[in-house]
Amino acid sequence: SGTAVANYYPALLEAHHSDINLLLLTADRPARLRRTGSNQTTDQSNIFGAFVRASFDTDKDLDLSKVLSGSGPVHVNLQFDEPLLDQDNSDWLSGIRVKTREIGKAEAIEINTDSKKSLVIVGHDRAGFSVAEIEKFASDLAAPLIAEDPLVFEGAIAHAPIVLSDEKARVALAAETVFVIGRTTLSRSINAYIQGAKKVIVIDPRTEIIDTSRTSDEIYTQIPRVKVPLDIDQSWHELWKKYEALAAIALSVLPEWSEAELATVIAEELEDDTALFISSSRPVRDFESFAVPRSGLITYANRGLAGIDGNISTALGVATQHSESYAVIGDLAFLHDISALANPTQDNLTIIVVDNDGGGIF
Ligand SMILES: Cc1ncc(C[n+]2csc(CCOP(=O)(O)OP(=O)(O)O)c2C)c(N)n1
Repeated sequence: SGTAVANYYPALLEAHHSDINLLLLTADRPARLRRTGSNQTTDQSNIFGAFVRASFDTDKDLDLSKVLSGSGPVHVNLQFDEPLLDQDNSDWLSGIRVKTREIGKAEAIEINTDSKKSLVIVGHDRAGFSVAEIEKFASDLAAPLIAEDPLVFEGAIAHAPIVLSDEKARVALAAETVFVIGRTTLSRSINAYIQGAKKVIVIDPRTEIIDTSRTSDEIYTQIPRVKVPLDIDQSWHELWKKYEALAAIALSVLPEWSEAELATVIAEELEDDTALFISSSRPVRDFESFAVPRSGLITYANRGLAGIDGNISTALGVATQHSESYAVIGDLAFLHDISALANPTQDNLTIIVVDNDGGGIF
């Protein structure tokens, strides 16, 4: 209770902005002690405000089944009164079940596009959609795909942030319609490209409840089915591949020991089914820019608000769910959460710390 509860805020904000499930259980003193000056007693009942989808303040049994089947964070503040049970061995937590979200089922909605040069750009968390459904969407559109997380999209155009940092390339590669799935938060050049696009269509369920002021030519909350022109421009994909190859040549002359090299080698060497947690800010950008696209990895990053707090903790949590896991964490982010190592560590987690004199991006 007390200030301890406020320590949930970073995780809460990440979960809110990513729209992922998080159940926050806080212990509290009985309500009658609030505002009495009682030790470590504050008002915890609505402490997480609008960032939780539901909040409960109780000293009784609760049926959480309805709220836990939705998405986003839920807070349950549990008041305990003396006498506290000193030998309560009931394992009530293991009875809590969170239903898997049913997201990404394409609505019956179908859109016609007359665009013969479409491009799909996918934000890091894919707005919750699966890789397979996004790949199918891009393939239906005959569109090249750019992914902030190239480690899960084998067919993505590599090094897109580097290619698009050149204004001439942005002009040469101008699409008729750009489909943006999720949020693109990593690369200025990709955002400049999107801003300069003739038509932008956003697909992200969070536009309904979180990013409600997001604007675009069109916005969908689910992946639509698309009807495309019969005479798609076949040279469109080849043009992107040409620029990708030019970027790869430029990158081949980088100094051997560099952050670019680190991201490239890690992306290449990790075995399939390995989990990889990547911290903000440079590490996640390095993978986006330098990694050669592949599939087979299960990637994680706190991209809800890109917090550098709690990153070791996140990686430790990830490791509990995978047999082999790695984390690439900046030195500042590592120091920020170093107390997490006081927890029991995971033998199956290897942390790679990028020692680059922390926070250079600022
Ligand atoms: C809690 C929090 N504080 C500050 C920031 C702003 N911030 C983003 S990246 C960064 C520096 C991270 O440094 P480091 O972990 O060494 O990685 P790199 O310098 O390689 O990006 C900071 C301070 C943040 N995202 N989250």
